[in-house]
Amino acid sequence: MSNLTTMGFSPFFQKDFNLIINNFPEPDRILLLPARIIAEFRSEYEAFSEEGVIRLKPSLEFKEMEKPSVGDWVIYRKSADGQMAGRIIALLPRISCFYRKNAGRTSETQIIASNVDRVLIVCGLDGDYNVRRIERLTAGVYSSGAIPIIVLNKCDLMDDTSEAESDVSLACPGVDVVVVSALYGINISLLDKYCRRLGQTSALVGSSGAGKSTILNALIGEDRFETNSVRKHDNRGKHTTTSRFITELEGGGLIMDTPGMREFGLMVDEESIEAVFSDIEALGKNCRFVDCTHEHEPGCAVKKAVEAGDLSEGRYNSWLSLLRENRSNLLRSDKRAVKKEARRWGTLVREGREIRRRKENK
Ligand SMILES: Nc1nc2c(ncn2[C@@H]2O[C@H](COP(=O)(O)OP(=O)(O)O)[C@@H](O)[C@H]2O)c(=O)[nH]1
Ligand SMILES: [Mg+2]
Ligand SMILES: [Zn+2]
Repeated sequence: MSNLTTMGFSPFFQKDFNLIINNFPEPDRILLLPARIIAEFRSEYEAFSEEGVIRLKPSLEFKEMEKPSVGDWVIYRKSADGQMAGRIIALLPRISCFYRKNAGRTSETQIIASNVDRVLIVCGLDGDYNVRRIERLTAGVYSSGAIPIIVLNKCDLMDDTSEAESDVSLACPGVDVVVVSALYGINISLLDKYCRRLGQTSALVGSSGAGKSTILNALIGEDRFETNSVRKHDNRGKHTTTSRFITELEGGGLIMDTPGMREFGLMVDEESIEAVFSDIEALGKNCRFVDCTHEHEPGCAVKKAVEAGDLSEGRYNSWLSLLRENRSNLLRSDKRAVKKEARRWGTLVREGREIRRRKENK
C-alpha cells in the first residue's frame, strides 16, 4: 500500500477533509490526517494513512450509522509520542454506504460496506442459489450508491449454468452476471475488470459459505484468508482475526471481504426497488391509472401481463412483497430518506462538537 490515492482518497474526500481541518487552529492542523479504515477490532481500528498502517481509537461515541466502518475515511489526530496510532476525531461523508436493516421489528441498520465503488453479490450455485435473494441484495446495492455485479460461484457443481444465468439476468436487468468457480479458478479473471482498478474498491457480499473468501484468495492468487473448509486447528498463519477487512490487489484496486449474512432486511429508497424491477416499471406505463398500484385496479397492464404469462407470477409476488416490506421498514424508521442520511450525517456534527469541546477546555 503506497499512497492515499491508491487507497481511494479522491477529491471528494479531500474537499471535506480540508473543510473540516480549516476549523482547527493552524498549529493543530499538522497533527490531523486522513486515514482509511481497513479492519475493525473490538475496541480499535486498523487504518491506512500517509504514515502507513496505524491503529486508531475513536475519541467519541458514535451512533450506529455514524460509527466508522471498514472502508470509511476518517480524520485522526496523530499520537504525540510518535507511535503508529491516533484518535479518530471525525468521519468523512461517504460516497456509498451499503447497509441492511437488522432482523426483527426494529429500524436499526448495520453497515456492511462503506465507500465501495462496486459490490459483488456472491451466490453459490448449490443450496445457496436463490434468485429472490439476489434481487433483494441488488436493490440494496443500488440504494447504496455502488454498482452491483452478480457473481454465480461454484459453477463446477452445476452441469449447465445457462438457465441460472438467464434467470438472474431477467431478475436483475442491466446487471452484469459472471459465472465462476473460485475453487477451480474458472473465469476468475473475468472479475479483474471490476476489481483491479487503481484507487477503486469492491466488496464481496453474500451468504456465509457462498465462497467470498475463496474468491478473494483466487484473486490474490494465494491461500491467504480463512475459508470455511479450513479447520480450526490447521489454520495457523491464516488471517482469522476479523471477517470484515480491505486488502489490496496486485495491479491496483482494493477489495473488501465481509462476514456472511443470514438475512438481508431491506430499507431503501423506493427507486432502488424500481431499478431492479424495471420490467414491471415499464409495463406499468400502460396501466389505465397513472398511480396504479398494480394490485387491484381495473386496466392494470402489470396484472394483465401476469395473467398472460408474460411476467412470471414469482417475480410479480417478489416485487410486491419487497415493496411492502420496505414500506413498513421505512415507516418504522424516522421516515427521513435513509440513504441520504447514511451518507450525509456525521461529520459536521462531530466537528462542531470537537470545536466546542476544545473551546470549553480553554
Ligand atoms: N465446489 C466449490 N466449492 C467452493 C467454491 N468456492 C468456494 N467453495 C467452498 O465453499 C465453502 C465456503 O467457502 P468460503 O470462501 O469460506 O465462503 P464464504 O463464507 O462466503 O467466505 C468452502 O468449503 C469452499 O471450499 C467453488 O467454486 N466450488
Ligand atoms: Mg468468508
Ligand atoms: Zn397497474
